[in-house]
Amino acid sequence: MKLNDVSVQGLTIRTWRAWIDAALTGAMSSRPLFNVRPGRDDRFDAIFIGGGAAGRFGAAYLRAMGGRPLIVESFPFLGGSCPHVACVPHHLFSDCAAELMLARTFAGRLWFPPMDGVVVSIREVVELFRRGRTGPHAVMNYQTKEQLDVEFVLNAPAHIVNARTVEVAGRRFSGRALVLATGARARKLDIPGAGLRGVFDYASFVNDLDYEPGNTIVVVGGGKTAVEYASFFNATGRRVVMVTRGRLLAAIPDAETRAYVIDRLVEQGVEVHEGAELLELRDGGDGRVGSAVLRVGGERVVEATDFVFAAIGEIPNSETAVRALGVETNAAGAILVDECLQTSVPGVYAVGDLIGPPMEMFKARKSGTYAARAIMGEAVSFRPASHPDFLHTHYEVSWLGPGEEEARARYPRLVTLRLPPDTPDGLHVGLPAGDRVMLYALAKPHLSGFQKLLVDGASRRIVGAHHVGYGAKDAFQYLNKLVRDGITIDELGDLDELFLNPTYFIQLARLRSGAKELIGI
Ligand code: FAD
Ligand code: KPC
Repeated sequence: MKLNDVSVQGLTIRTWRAWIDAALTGAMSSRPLFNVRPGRDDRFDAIFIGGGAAGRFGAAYLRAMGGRPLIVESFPFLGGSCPHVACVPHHLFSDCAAELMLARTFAGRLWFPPMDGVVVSIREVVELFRRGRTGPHAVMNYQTKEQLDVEFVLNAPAHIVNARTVEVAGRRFSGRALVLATGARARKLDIPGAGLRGVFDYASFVNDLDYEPGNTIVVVGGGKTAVEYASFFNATGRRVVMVTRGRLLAAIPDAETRAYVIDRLVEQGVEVHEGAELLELRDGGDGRVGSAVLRVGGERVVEATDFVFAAIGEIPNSETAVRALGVETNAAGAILVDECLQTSVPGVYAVGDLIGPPMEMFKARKSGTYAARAIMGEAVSFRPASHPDFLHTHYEVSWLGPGEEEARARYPRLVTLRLPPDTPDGLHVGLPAGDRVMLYALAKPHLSGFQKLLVDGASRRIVGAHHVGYGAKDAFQYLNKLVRDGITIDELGDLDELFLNPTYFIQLARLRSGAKELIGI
């Protein structure tokens, strides 16, 4: 059995990992790997171009329905951006930010060592990630082949021949349908000096970093990725200057929650410039960035830095499909699809980040499965409903539904249940207290988080929820469904809490639900 044909061979997760490591480091001549069953023709129900979250879930679902999918993936592993450059490293960095904030807050007390002047290595964390990431990659390959019974070709790009046929490493495969699942890439800076070494985006940061960033880091952008990476850089002990043209974290719908998040970010030392711009990057003399020229409040400011992180959005990888098939896109380059995920070309579907926002895993995976169902003959309607959302600073921030301002406009009898409670003592109150914030709650109460439940006093329904702390994200996945189904404060207050719980929503609801005319806390 040649290693590049594994169709009848059972590979362990360890074997997969060794192969992926070799392919990624170039230790092995980079050949395509075929997991395509021999003795059958090369015709499939659907060919998925791209084996990220959208393609892998779509193919697995189609197989589960009894169909025959093929995934073609240019990486030597399945799972795509998420485990390689996006969600997984972001969660590692966000974990580090939370740990380091705790260590710095309690430095020299209890068992925490002194942290004065301690600057933690960014490079070591990135290298730890680079070594470790092939573990999850290997699980994806093993699971997809041995447990999900999906055929695939790895380590080779697919070339689109026509709306039914692709060519991979000289071999042609045909399907009843083609599913485009090629994801998105980071938008590059378009300013003088953008090509200097030392300018990173989320992908090049984990793939290419080969030096220890100096003391000042400039982060460009004001969205989730910008703030998540800025928080990590700050927690390592560096000066972080954030530059954003618009408002920071405009995605957080509740103004008070957003203010709490930004106040804590600034309190940790992140320097935030809203309505500002990065104008130019200058060479430090060795082909690497040495300084950044910013426009801040009408002034030109020069920051000495050898590390710039740009998080200014993403561009769908739609160009090849547009050229080969003429599929229609919107102005942002996202492929246009109908509610069956079908593009403007019949029989060609598109899923995941390639079809535009929300660029989140739930949408990537679900759109893949809906396309699979449509291809297998089911009448589907993929219309992403209101979804819960989250991001990290040094904290985890979760939300669903509108913020208080919008909710007040919609529901005149809106009531809020808050922690810390709405009193003149403000944040200097020892609640919320719960998982991961107990030390803060008892010793530094204003750092122990913020939470707010929005209830329509007329219908008694929960209409929004907002949380800053740790460990609540999980609950928001399920709470979203309850809220969508119309759960009332009375029903929420009748649930069985696991106290102390990261959100206090159940017990706060129970405290107030006896009242005919609802009042807030
Ligand atoms: P991808 O995972 O990018 O898959 C596309 C695949 O297509 C790639 O594997 C690529 O190699 C392959 N490909 C491209 N062209 C070809 C070709 N011609 N032939 C063969 N293969 C090809 N979402 C969350 O829900 N939670 C998070 O915590 C989160 N964190 C994130 C952090 C960052 C920094 C970023 C940038 C994004 C994050 N996201 C997160 C979003 C999430 O990563 C994406 O929504 C998701 O990965 C999109 O999946 P996809 O399958 O559409 O694309
Ligand atoms: C951490 C982990 O589960 C791997 S990243 C998910 C890739 S996929 O399951 O294909 O969406």
